[in-house]
Amino acid sequence: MSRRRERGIQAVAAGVAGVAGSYAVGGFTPGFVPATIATAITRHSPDAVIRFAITVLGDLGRQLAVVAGFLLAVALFAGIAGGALAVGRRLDADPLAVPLAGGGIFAATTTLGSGAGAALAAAVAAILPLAVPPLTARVPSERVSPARRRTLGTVGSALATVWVGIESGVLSGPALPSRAVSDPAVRDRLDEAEAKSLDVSGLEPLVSTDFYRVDASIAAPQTTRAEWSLSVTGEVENELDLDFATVTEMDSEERFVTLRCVGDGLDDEKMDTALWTVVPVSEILDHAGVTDAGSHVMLRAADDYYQEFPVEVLDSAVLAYRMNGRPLPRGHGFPVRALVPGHWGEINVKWLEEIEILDREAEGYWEKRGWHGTGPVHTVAKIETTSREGATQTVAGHAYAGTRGISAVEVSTDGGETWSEATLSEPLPGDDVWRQWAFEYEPSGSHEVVARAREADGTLQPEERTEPYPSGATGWDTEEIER
Ligand SMILES: Nc1nc2c(c(=O)[nH]1)N[C@H]1C(S)=C(S)[C@@H](COP(=O)(O)O)O[C@H]1N2
Ligand SMILES: [Mo]
Repeated sequence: MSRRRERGIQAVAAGVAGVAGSYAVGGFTPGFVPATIATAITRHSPDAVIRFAITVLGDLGRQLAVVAGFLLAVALFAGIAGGALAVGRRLDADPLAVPLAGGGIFAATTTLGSGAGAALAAAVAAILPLAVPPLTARVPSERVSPARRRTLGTVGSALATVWVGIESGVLSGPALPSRAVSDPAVRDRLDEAEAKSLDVSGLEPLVSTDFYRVDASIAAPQTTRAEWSLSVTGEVENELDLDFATVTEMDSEERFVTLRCVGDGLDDEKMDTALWTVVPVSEILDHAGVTDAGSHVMLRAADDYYQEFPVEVLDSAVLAYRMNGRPLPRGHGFPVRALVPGHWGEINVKWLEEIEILDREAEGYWEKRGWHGTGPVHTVAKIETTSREGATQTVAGHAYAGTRGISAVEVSTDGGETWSEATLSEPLPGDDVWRQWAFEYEPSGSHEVVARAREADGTLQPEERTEPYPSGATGWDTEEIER
């Protein structure tokens, strides 16, 4: 093999090893270099691309960004290592490549925004495929040629780093919340939700088994309860800085809250419900004392996400620190998130760190990108499952109207000519939680099913269909049923 080709393999091995090294430090956290790059891609992509990724690709969009971030990180490290090897060759001082590559990778990684720990681990791991081959070449052997021994050193050191990276990255990740739910108050509520869920095959129960996620960044921030604090700043008499114990010692409540993303289309699955352990934000604000000038609020989070809305809306907001009886999962805002019942998901800020009271309006993260998603949700009745057993057709789904509540779901099996009332699941406590609906009938041929919701006061859900962007999807859901 030519020395040139050998250096190419060394450079790629250094790229892979560097990425593994940054993973070793914390697993899939914002410091992981591919995550840093993927987040940078999403933050700098045109708004239309991001919109497409969220509304059309969903989770696939995130995965594509991670894959792109991974390839770019390997390419970046390999490029630096390759450059360092070439310089060493030029100057006839091969060992010089090691410090050059290490320094270059450390500098590039910190510039991208990874912490010093992850940058150092990336740099140290990446130089192994450069430093080890000259050593393995010296191992005396009669059967294996020196070139062979160098290549074994290159590939072996890269594989060893990947192995160590995966092992320690997985281990250093946050401990998974314990599975057991011991709190009887939680158990009772979850049992109640199970008992009230309609028995329709394929229909998600009232407490979601697969809760959607929408994130502005690729890797969820990692905070410990000990490090976390919540500050209350801006237009207040007393600025506050509360730690986790102070927040969770307040009188708490087990509460069902439904979340729906403003980017959720009628056929998407970005609407879900969980039981959350919550404390009221209003009590915290009473301590802080909002000044007369305080008119709006900006919620800020550990992932540099921020959302703004009128300060009165905080009256009904809560802070959640458990989800279905377990500590908040990292992806859903560990250790503490905001919930604003009945409002679009985007202002339910995860990884909450600051409540800043403002004396004027401002734009939130998604509003800067053209969305209007800080207000109350639109009313929706989704057709989620259709199934046929013998002559009987069943259609079913969930309906949600935020704090306006659902009083009925009506179904048409003739494209909207005539309407019948569907069965609704018994309401869960709180008038702002979604309901399930189901309808059975005996169709005579192919037809169109239409579903529409009525709010608690009888108001009919508007018929006009609009796309999620920019203000949330509207309209009656329809489904063609073939005979
Ligand atoms: N800090 C932070 N909070 C956030 C987001 C985010 O990207 N960062 N996404 C928001 C959006 S757009 C929605 S729809 C909800 C989704 O909450 P979930 O991921 O727990 O389902 O979180 C909101 N809170
Ligand atoms: Mo959202």
